[in-house]
Amino acid sequence: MSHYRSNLRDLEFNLFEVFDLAAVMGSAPYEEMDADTARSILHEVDRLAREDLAASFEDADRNPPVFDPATGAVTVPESFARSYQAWMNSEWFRLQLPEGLGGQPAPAALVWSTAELVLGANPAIWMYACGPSFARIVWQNGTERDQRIASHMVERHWGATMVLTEPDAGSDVGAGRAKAYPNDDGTWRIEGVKRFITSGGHDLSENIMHLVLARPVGVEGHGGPGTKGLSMFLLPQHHFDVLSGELTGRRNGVHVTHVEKKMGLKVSTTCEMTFGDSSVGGGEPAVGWLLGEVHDGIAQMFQVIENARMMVGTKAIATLSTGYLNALEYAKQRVQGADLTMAADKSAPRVTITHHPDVRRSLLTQKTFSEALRALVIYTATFQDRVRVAQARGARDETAERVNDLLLPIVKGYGSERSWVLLGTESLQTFGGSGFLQDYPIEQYVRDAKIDTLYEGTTAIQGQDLFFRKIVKDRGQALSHLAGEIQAFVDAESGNGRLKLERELLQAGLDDAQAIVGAMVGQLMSADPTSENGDPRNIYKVGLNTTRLLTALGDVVCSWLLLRQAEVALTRLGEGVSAKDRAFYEGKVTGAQWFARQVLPKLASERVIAEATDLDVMDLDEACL
Ligand code: ST9
Repeated sequence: MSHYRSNLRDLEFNLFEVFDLAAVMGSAPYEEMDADTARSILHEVDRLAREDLAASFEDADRNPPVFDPATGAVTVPESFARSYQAWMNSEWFRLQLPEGLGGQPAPAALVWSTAELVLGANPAIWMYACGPSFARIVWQNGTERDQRIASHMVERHWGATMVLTEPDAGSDVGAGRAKAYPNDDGTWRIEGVKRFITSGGHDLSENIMHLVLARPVGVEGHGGPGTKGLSMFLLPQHHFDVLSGELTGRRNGVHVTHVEKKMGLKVSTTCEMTFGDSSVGGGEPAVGWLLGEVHDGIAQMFQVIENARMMVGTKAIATLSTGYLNALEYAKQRVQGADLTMAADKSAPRVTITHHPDVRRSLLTQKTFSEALRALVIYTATFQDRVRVAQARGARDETAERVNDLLLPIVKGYGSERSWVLLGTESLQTFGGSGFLQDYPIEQYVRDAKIDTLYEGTTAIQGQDLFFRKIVKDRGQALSHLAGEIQAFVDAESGNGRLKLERELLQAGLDDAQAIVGAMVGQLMSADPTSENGDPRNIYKVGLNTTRLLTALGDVVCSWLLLRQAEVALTRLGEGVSAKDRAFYEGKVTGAQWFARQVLPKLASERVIAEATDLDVMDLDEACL
C-alpha cells in the first residue's frame, strides 16, 4: 500500500450532497457530463493516484533530479518519470480544457477534486503536468498562431513554466529587469536571468514552453517601470515548426544554469534560467513570440497565477488530509499508557492512544481543518463554474467573478498556513518520536508542505491582496455577498435545533471578522493626508493587520462551511442511513460543533488586538529588533 490516504467519501459528499454539482452538468459548457460520469472519473483518478502516482513519492524525495552544469541537462528519477507518464497517458488533464483545445470540459469543482487526489499522492506530478492548463491561457489570449502553438502544447504533452521571478524581483514582480527586443520578423529576443522557476528544466517531455515576463525596449511608449510595463512572451526550450509542432533540432537560448537544493518538494525542479546569454549553452539568442498586446503581460500572468494559487491551496489541504488519515491510522493501533481515568493504577490495561483526550483533541482538530479546507476549495470552485456557465451563455456573472477573487487568497494563504502548521504540530505529533523518522511519510509531508506558504505569493502578499484588492478596491461587494450568505445561514432555523449554539458562535465570529475589516478601513481612512488629522503612517496599522484578517475570515468561512455540512448530515441522519454512513454523518455534526466551539471564540481577541493597533512597532528603532 502506498503512503497516500485519500478521502473520496468526503469529496463525493461535498460535490453531490452539499454543493450540488449535478446542477451545472448536462448543459453548456458541461453538456457531456453527468453525475455517474463524474463519480466514475473520481474513482478512476483516485485509484491511479493511490497506486501509480503515489508509488514514486518517497523514492523521488530521496533521489532528487540531477543537474549537469556542463550541459544544463536535468534528469528526473526514473520512478517519478513512470508515475508522471501514467498521469499524462491517462489524459485526465483534458478535463481542464475547452473543447476547441481538445478538451472534455468538466466542472471546476470536479477538476479541483481530481487535483486534490493527484496533489495528495505526488504533488510534483500536477505541477510538471501543467502544460495543458498553461496552453489554455495561451489559447484564450492568443492569435491563430498562438492557438496552434497551444494545441501542440496539449497534443505533444509539452511541459510549461511561469517565468516571473528574478533574483531581485520576488514578491515585487514589477522590479523585474529582463528585457525584450523586437526582431524584424515579428519575433522577440529576451535577455535576462530568472530565478525560482518551477519545472524550468527536466527530461519528462520533448519540449518546455516558457511563459516569460520581460520589459520591451526600443519600442516607443512601452516597457515603463513596474508590473504594467511587462509583456508576456512564449519561449520554447527547443524551436519547432509552428504548423506541425515538429522540433526543428535547433536549441533556443533558454538554459537552466542552476537547480536549487531544497528542504522539500525535491523532485520538483526549482531552476535559475538564463535567457540569451552568449556565454551560456551554445550562445544562441532566446527567441519567442509576444502573447496578445504589449501591455497585457501582468494581467495575462495573473490568469496563470490565479490557477496556481488555487492549486497551491488544494495541494496544502491534500497533504493535510493524507497527514491526518495516516495519523488516525497510527493512533488507532498504537497502544500506549492507560486510560486517564485509571492513570493511578499502574497495572491498568494499556489502551490505544485514541483513548487519550489530547490525542482526540488533536485528531479532531486535524479532521475538521482538513474537511473545512476541502469544502473551501470546492466552494470556491463552484464560483468558477458559475463564471463559466454564464460565459457559455454569452453573459457574465460578475458576482461569481468577485467572490472567486475574494476567496482565492483565503484558499491559498489561509489554507497553506493552517495545513503546514497542523501537519507539523498535530499530524507529526500524533506519531510521537516515530513521526520524526523517515519510516513514516509525515516528515516528508511537513517538508513538502512548507513551500505552500511561500511560493505563488507569500502569506503576507495574500493578506494584502485580500484587503487592498479584494475588499477595498472591490468596495466590499464580494465580502458583502459572502457575509450575506453566512448571515442567512445564521438566521435560518433548520438543523433541528442541534446547531443552535453554533449558529450563535458563528454570528459572533462573523461580527468579529467584520469589526476587524471595519477597524482596518478606519485605519486606512485615517492615513489619507487630505482628511482631517490624516497621517500617511497610519497605513502601517493596516499592514499590521492584513494577515490577521486573512486568518479570521478563513476561520469564519470554514466554520460556516462545516456547519452547512452538518445541516446536510442531520437531514441524512433523520432519513435513516447505514451504520457506516451514520458514523460519517455523526462525525460531520460533532466535527462542525467542535470547530465552532474551539475556533470561533478566539476571534473576539483578534478583534480587540486589531482595534487597539498602534504604531509602537513601527516607531521602534531597528537596533531594538
Ligand atoms: C511561483 C511558482 O511561485 C510556484 C509553483 C508553480 C507551479 C506551477 C503549476 C501551476 C499549476 C496550475 C494548475 C492550473 C489548473 C487549472 C485547472 C482549471 C479548472 N488577481 O496591485 P498592483 C494584476 S511563480 C488578478 O498594482 P503591483 C492586475 O492586472 C511566482 N490580477 O500590483 C493589476 O492591474 P489592475 C509567483 C492581479 O504593485 C496588476 O497586476 N509570484 C492581482 O504592480 C498590478 O496590480 C507571485 O505570486 C490579483 N490578485 O505588483 C507574485 N493582483 O490593478 C507575488 C495584481 O489594473 N506578488 N493583479 O487590475 C504579488 O502578487 C504582488 O502583490 C504584485 C504587486 C506583483 C501583484
